[in-house]
Amino acid sequence: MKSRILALALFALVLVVMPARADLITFDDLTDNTIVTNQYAHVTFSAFGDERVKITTQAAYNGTKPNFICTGPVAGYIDCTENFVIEFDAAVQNVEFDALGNQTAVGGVFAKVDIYQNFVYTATFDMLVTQGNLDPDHQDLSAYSDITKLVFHSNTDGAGTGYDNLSFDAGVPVPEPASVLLVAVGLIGIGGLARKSRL
Ligand SMILES: [Ca+2]
Ligand SMILES: [Ca+2]
Repeated sequence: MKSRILALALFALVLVVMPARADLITFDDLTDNTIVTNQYAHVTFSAFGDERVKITTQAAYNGTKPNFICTGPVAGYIDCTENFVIEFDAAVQNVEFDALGNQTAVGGVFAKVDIYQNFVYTATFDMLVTQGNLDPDHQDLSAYSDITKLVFHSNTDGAGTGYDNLSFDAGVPVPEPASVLLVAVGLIGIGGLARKSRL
C-alpha cells in the first residue's frame, strides 16, 4: 500500500514538473502569398478590413529562409505596413519572435504590440530595432505570462516589417520549485492519512 502511494506521488511529481511544450513557427512550409489564418496549432492570424497576414518568400533576409509573414491586401501582394493580430487558443508563455526588414535606425521603435494576458489588455510593448535591414530584430515577450492575444500596430517603417520564428509554450506553465515541493509534501501527507485511516 505504502509503495503504491509513493509510486502515485512520484507519478504526480513527474506530471507537475513536466515542461510546457514549445512551439516554433518558421512559416517555411507554406508557399509565397498564402493567406495565413489557422494553419498552425494553437494560434490564429488575422488583419483588419481588406488586409490579411500573408506568407512572403524573401530568401535574402536572415530569418529562417525562405519565408516570413507580412500584411497585404487580400487580392494583391504584400505591403508589410498594416496592423495585424495573433490570437492563441489558450494562454501561452514565453512568446518570442523575430522582426525583419527594418530601416528604422538601430535603437529606434519600429512598431508597437498590444499585449493581452488572460484575454485582458495589459500592456503595449515597444519593438526596437537591434540590427535592422536584412538581419532579425529579436523581440522577447517572455516577461509577460499567459498571453492570449497580440495586436501589432503603429509601424513607422515606410516599407514595413516582416515577422518570423514565432515561438511560445502552450499548455501548463512550469511551476516553481516551491510549488513542486508543496505538492510533494501534500501527497506524502495524504499517504500518511491513508495509512492511519486503516488502523
Ligand atoms: Ca522563416
Ligand atoms: Ca522596412
